[in-house]
Amino acid sequence: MLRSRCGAVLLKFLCLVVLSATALAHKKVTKGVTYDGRSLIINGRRELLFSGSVHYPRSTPETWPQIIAKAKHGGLNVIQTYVFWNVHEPVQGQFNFVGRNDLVKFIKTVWQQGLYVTLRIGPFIEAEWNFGGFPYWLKEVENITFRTDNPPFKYHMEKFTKMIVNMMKREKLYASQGGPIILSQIENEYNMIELAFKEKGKSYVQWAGNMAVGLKTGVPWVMCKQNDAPDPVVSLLSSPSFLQGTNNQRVLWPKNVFFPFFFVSVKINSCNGRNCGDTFVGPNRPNKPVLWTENWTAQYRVFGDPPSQRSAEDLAFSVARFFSKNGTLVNYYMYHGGTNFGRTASSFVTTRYYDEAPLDEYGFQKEPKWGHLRDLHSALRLCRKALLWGLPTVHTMGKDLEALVYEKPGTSVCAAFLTNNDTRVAATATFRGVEFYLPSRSISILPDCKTLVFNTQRITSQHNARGYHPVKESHRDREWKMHQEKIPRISDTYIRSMAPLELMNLTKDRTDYLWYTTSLELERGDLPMRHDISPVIEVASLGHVMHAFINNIYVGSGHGDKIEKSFAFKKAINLKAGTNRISLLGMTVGLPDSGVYLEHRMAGVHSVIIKGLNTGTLDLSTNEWGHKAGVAGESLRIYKQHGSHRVGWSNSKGSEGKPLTWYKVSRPESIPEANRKPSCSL
Ligand SMILES: *[C@@H]1O[C@H](CO)[C@@H](O)[C@H](O)[C@H]1NC(C)=O
Ligand SMILES: *[C@@H]1O[C@H](CO)[C@@H](O)[C@H](O)[C@H]1NC(C)=O
Ligand SMILES: *[C@@H]1O[C@H](CO)[C@@H](O)[C@H](O)[C@H]1NC(C)=O
Ligand SMILES: *[C@@H]1O[C@H](CO)[C@@H](O)[C@H](O)[C@H]1NC(C)=O
Ligand SMILES: CC(=O)N[C@H]1CO[C@H](CO)[C@@H](O)[C@@H]1O
Repeated sequence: MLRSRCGAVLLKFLCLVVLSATALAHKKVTKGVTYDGRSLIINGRRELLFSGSVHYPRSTPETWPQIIAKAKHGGLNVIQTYVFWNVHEPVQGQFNFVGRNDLVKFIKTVWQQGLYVTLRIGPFIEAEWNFGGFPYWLKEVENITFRTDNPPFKYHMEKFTKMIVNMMKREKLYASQGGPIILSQIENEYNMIELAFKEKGKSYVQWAGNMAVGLKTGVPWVMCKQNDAPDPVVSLLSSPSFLQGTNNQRVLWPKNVFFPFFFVSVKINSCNGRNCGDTFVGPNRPNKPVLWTENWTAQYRVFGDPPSQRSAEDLAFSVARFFSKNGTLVNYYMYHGGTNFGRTASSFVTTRYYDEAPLDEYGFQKEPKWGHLRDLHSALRLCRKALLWGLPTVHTMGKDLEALVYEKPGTSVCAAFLTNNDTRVAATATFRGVEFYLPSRSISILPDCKTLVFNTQRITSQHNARGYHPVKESHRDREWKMHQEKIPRISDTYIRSMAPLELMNLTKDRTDYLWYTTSLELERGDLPMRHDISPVIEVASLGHVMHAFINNIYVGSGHGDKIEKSFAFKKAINLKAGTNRISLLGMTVGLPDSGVYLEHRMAGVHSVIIKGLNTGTLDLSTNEWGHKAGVAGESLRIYKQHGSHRVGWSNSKGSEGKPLTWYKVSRPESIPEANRKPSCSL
């Protein structure tokens, strides 16, 4: 279990910087992005950077301005987003950059409010996004192997990366052109799969770095989680342990080179729902460090998982610790998670994404997390001069008590971080002749080395809670109408074979559903004589879900989960003498988004047997099978106003609760005809 969660965790970490030659060569040029031992230097200015991930297709253009405004008000000065290839090029050569997919508009929205952007182009992004961001058609390119030194893959990756970079340049969005983009990313956590590709993995990393740098954006490229970097790329080594409680989290350092800044992503999680009212000191408090590590990954929700928690205090502690140890850039993953609209979530990931982030799914502030981080950011900003120009020293004030002091020699610039690392006991410590009360596991920030302005354990912002109220209209009498999906039989299908076929190969990411149909002839003598004995059907599926129908009657369902997608289904059934029709509706819950050989994943029914017949076990896996992608209501788009006329609807009570029923309701008469829309769900 842990292993596959880790995959997701690591995804958001540390990135290494691939410094483009341009950035190095022209240190004196004011426009663009360079760095030195202390921080990134943007257009000639040193900055402390507070960054938050917000993904444009996970919210709507109407809400972008408010989300960005709240991020800014919360103290952020950078917005980070991935680029989502499969929404931009769903069909090869057909592009979509409108509505939620309007990348340029999103970046300009951020820019208008004066924030910077880091653009993670990937184009592999993982991100709990369908197929990790790859369009399905890429899998069908001849001889392709994703994310390795494979000519067809490199060709398409380069083509898309170039297109995005050129689009950014055309709109003058790179900081080197006066725009907001200060960093871009190529690949994503390649480290995790590099070993599988051996030499070809190494040469691919080399190629990807060079290809990106060759695009001459004038801003640095980063490669997340890469420790054997190509030549212009800085390699990162050891794992300082200053972010306690996050064993999983590796802060990587450069070989030989003094690494200019830390680039860390903090995954957000916190208290959820009703616990928030009182305190964040949750049930899991005593073993927090361990728990933190273990649960770092369980931040986004997958079907079947309970919500996980991360308090505002914990988050503030790790971020304060990070800045007290030379950090100058932090990224919150996610600052606003939003919604996985339509079929965009990856396998078993829920629609609601990082609802526990400082801005919840709808963009509302989650308090006190949002406010506590805002206060932390303003405290850290007060330390800006000391952090960016001062020199750090460490002083021990007692057991588990430490002062980190930044001073600029010859000036009065001074900032101090007083840390109590004891998880249970508060302490009083003397710093420069003054006594300070230090709550357990906390950091106090003194921007002038005298005045306490912030402590990570002391929350001053308001708590809030979110409630739901049904709209009045939904209480009114409404007439529900129903439409029953037809269970197809083999003669209704068009793809035949002598075995059930792999599912994704046939659905091609246009639908989640694939019907598998076959039939079998039985004679009376084949069936068990006793009434209390029934034959049993056993279906083995590679995932993700299956609904079984025998002779048009629903007999049951089976499903896997995020960790183990395959499953077995076993059920006693009624069979009759004569022809018996077996129809199995296989489906995926989003395509996978991580790991090696993404192009070779499989799903769907792969073996079907019937036990308990007088003739013994019957293996139907070698029967003739008919396949049909999609369900009819979906293909006819009966969930739209226009499409709903294509099928008959009834209000007969009888079909309520039957499987595979579409339900439709219209808004009440008081609403003008033109605005009345049916809404349907399966
Ligand atoms: C795909 O690989 C096969 C076997 O190596 C080769 O014969 C064929 O030419 C390749 N196709 C393309 C388009 O490269
Ligand atoms: C922070 O930077 C200083 C040099 O400016 C260095 O001596 C010190 O070791 C660094 N601290 C950490 C935790 O890397
Ligand atoms: C703080 O405490 C944790 C255990 O709770 C320990 O792993 C870590 O090394 C400590 N850090 C410092 C700086 O004392
Ligand atoms: C998917 O379909 C292609 C042909 O369209 C076939 O070559 C390939 O073997 C199929 N893959 C699986 C796993 O069935
Ligand atoms: C130590 C601890 O509390 N671990 C929890 C982490 O989250 C999972 C669910 O995602 C729980 O099952 C564990 O108990």
